[in-house]
Amino acid sequence: MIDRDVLKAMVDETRRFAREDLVPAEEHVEETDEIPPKIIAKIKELGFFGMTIPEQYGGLGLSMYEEASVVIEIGYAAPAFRSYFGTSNGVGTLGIIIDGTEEQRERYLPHIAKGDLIASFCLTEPGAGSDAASLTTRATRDGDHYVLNGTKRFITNSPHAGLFTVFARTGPKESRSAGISAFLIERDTLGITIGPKNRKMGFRGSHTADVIFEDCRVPAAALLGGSEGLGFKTAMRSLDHARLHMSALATGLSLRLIDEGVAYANERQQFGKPIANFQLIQAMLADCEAEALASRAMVEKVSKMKDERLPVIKETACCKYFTTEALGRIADRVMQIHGGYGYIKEYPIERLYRDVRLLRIYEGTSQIQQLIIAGEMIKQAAS
Ligand code: COS
Repeated sequence: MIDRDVLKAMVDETRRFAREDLVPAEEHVEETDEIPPKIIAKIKELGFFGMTIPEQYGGLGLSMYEEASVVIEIGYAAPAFRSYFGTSNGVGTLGIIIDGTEEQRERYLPHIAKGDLIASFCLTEPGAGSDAASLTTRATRDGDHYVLNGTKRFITNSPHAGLFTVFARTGPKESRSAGISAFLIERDTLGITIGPKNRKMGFRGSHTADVIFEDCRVPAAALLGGSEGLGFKTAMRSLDHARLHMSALATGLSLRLIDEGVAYANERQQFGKPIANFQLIQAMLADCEAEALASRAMVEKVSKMKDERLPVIKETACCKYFTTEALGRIADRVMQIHGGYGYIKEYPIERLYRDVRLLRIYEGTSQIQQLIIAGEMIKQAAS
């Protein structure tokens, strides 16, 4: 844990950065589909690529509560900015921190922390989305090497990545989760092709693509943690952390949308007065505020529980489920408050509405979160 004053200074600086640098750059990113290099340089300077990486490897070593506090602030701006460093400080790196060997940590973490090496997480496949354990990418042992074949889909930051955490089957076809291993594969390894960037509904400036492995030969030392069969649990533990991070992002976006809604309600005149004076508009604003407060409270509570090393699989799924669904409802109400102006590109709500839709889908859909929550409830009741 860092000092309270240090955290406050970091949160204040992030708030300023999001509001003064990122929000004004949003339209440019929307038009060009690129994050300006000046902003990437500032993200590096703030140390965001290494938010979760322990200090001994050059990162900020933030606790979950500290990370969430910073992410709520960065989440105030369009989510593509966070996405650029999100895989390096999240799923692309957490596996190395959680289960990597000391050699693997020393080799990669310092470069990821500096932002010089972008890390990506390759779990999803064309036929394996919610059912991650059904993945078919295969890693075949060949002497002191493994040879990988398969296609990974929707891989965030893959066009920029220098390192991939790749989940592949080392066990028999029917082995499900127990037959999955994780590999750390460097971009310049022969046999890797990055597909064309996906054309998405939102999140302009954040790039996803297929990553295709064709007879991609890696040394046995690339096996994450040095043991076969641990990959699925590494992926699930990484996702537990990332889903809490995502909940903080959803909270930050909720706060932004509420500010957009209040500003518009105060500015827009109908029936001779600002629409903020009408009770039906006030009801929508109040519902947004109550839900955003509930989101923040959940994120803070569960982050503290995680820092205390309490079991949080169920609680994390609750957070991801509630905060992202609440965000969807908030975006919808803010759109409604804007009326026809919400449906054209004059106000940010049209763009943010498209952006926030993804949060209920990626890093585990709302329906998968429901299954995790109920599964844990039933397990706890039986024990
Ligand atoms: N932490 C540690 N271990 C976990 C875990 C977690 N959060 N979740 C599951 N496991 C373990 C289980 O304990 C089980 O271990 P044993 O075999 O030793 O008992 C093993 O992993 C398999 O778990 P389970 O049987 O629950 O796996 P399922 O195939 O039923 O899948 C879901 C579980 C659906 C939850 C999983 O596939 C999932 O999260 N899917 C969504 C994937 C996703 O989020 N994709 C987004 C793209 S990646 S950014």
